[in-house]
Amino acid sequence: MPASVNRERLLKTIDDYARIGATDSGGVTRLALSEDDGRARERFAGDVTGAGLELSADDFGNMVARREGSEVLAPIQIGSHLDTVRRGGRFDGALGVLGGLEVIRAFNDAGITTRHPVDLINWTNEEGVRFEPAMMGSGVACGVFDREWACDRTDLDGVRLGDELRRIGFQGERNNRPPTGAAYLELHIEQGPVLDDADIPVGIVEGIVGITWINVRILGQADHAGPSPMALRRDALAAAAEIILVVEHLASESGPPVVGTVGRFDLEPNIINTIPSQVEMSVDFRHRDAEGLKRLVDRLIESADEIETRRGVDIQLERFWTSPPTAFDARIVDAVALAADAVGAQSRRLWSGAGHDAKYAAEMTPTGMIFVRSRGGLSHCEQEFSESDDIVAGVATLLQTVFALDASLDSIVT
Ligand code: HGY
Ligand code: MN
Ligand code: MN
Repeated sequence: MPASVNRERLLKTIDDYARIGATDSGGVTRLALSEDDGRARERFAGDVTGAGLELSADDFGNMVARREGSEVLAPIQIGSHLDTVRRGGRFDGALGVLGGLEVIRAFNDAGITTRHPVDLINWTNEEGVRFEPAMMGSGVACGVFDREWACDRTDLDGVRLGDELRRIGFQGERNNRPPTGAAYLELHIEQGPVLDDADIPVGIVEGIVGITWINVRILGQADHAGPSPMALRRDALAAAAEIILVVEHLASESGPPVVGTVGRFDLEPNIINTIPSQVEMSVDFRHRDAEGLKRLVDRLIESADEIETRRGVDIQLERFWTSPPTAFDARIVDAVALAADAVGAQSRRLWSGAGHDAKYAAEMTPTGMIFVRSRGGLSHCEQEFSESDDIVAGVATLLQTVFALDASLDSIVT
């Protein structure tokens, strides 16, 4: 392999981006289309043009930086995201974008011109935290989400996604949307304990579990906390507490890797001497099997009906997003495994419990992912951490995979 990862440059670049939206406890908050996301995008634009790439933005703000190849072929795409969750870590998403930038820089250093063009993509709003649901940029690009519907999504302050996209200056043209590629690769931290428990630095990702997000609204009756007899109350928060324990029970009794989480929660009027009248909260279920995911939702609906009747509250469930389980293209998965071996990175195969843009990229392009070990399996928190050696091993695997696919892959699309 005539090109190699420049460890110092890679780690410095990751550090530089971690300063954009840095929190006071070593984490990062760069919510989609916020000022800080805009600053990271500006930085990325400077870095990719500085590396000689041709940058464009599509009509949903997805940024595509093109390194021309020697032949007219579909591009090999490397992508991930620069937006983060609130008080998240410096590696979730950024590792894939900046690892891809390092691959480009390594090819430049070595004077290598690949046969295929290489596209480096920063997808808009992967996290789905400020604007739900997740993976919206890749979802719009592959046609799963209608662009207008996505632009009309609002944050908790009622701000429209489409207005923010224009405000930060990254609304481009529809014909700049990433095309069907010859291959799509995403380097990402595992965000779970599998590699850390096995003491293995690199993961060969075989697929992504199914995900479904549900919005739950519970309407009860506000009343005085003093004179109101317990038997007459229609307490929205007490009903929510039962629902939360049902979510936990349904996921726990199904066993790993099934999970269920109530992450977002809002309470009205949220004052000490009034019985809660309204709760709005989220449910996130994940399952390797689409039928299993549906069973979880069906059981939740049954329980909600029973709680609603018994407590005299109104419970509204809106299942607003489902991402079916996705197995990656075996040819790409095998190419990643061979590359890890070729660079001497110890690896094992696994599925991803986290969602990634690779899921929607896989709708259009033969796709694979590379994982880097997460210390303690932690992510979506300021303690998120990966060792430098593991990061370099992950990027070296990415570099080798691109190099090998470029030589071996007869593009299916020109
Ligand atoms: O929700 C997820 O799995 C991803 O981090 N957006
Ligand atoms: Mn991510
Ligand atoms: Mn994430």
